[in-house]
Amino acid sequence: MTETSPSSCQAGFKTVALLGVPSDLGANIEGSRFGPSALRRELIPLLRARGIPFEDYGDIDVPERGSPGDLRHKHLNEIRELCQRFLGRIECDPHECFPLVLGGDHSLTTCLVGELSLMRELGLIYLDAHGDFNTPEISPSGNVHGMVISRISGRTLHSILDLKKTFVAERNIVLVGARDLDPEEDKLLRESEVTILGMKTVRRMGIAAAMEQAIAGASRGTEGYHLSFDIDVIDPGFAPGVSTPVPGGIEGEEALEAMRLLGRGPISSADFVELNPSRDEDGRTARLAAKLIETLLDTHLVGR
Ligand SMILES: [Mn+2]
Repeated sequence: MTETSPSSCQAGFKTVALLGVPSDLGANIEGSRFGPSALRRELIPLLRARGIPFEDYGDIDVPERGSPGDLRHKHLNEIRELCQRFLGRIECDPHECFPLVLGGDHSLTTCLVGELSLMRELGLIYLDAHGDFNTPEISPSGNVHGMVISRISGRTLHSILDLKKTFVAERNIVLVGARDLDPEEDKLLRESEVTILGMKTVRRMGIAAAMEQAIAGASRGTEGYHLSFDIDVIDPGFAPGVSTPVPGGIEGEEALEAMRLLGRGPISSADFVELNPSRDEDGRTARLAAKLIETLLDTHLVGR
């Protein structure tokens, strides 16, 4: 009998359930709404070439950007509406499929993790240059994409998907690569149970040890982890196409290594957010992001 190539042997693979969220409602700077189409353009040929099975659920219809409303949490009404539209969009048995969501600004992760947490006990590995741990009371900007972890952990903004207060317990949340925290946010984060592997720590430990620690923290007592990847965790020298770049991030190769390591752990879903094609240079951030996604899926689903 001849050996079957991975691409012709898909029976044992989970199918990737792909969903785009072309929203920049959570950000001050517009443009990340063009992220899903730019990412798909690069990603789909890679998935096809690799023989990674996927089903494309298209894009969520994002509510129109109206007036910001309460300036402590801008566009909250539209984001709440977006979350409602999110519910049930991915029909996905966790044993058979792998939800992959393409953003869009980071506020979509509140909706996604909220829904996923209704189905299983989740950990969260969150790669981001920022803390995303603001609350409406302390946020200097009022941008909801800076309040994602505080919503997920149940500290604030319960009206975003009010089906559940805490989506992921703080002890199972690991923030990696942060290097730009607002002062109040920094204080709150340090008093919390969230594990912080900031950029200085990542430099000291190396990316492999950091990922190992992240996986351990997010997996302890959970049924697996969700990966939320903010592309601004990567150094702007490698990934300039984001809305809020911060120098001193992880390098392209380190990001690829992180994907291989995270793909080997008990990961159950992922999102890649904050790509802003209008700030990209010749599409190189989109290409790198697609390569990261391919690497993660290839490691996790195909086991290469
Ligand atoms: Mn973020």
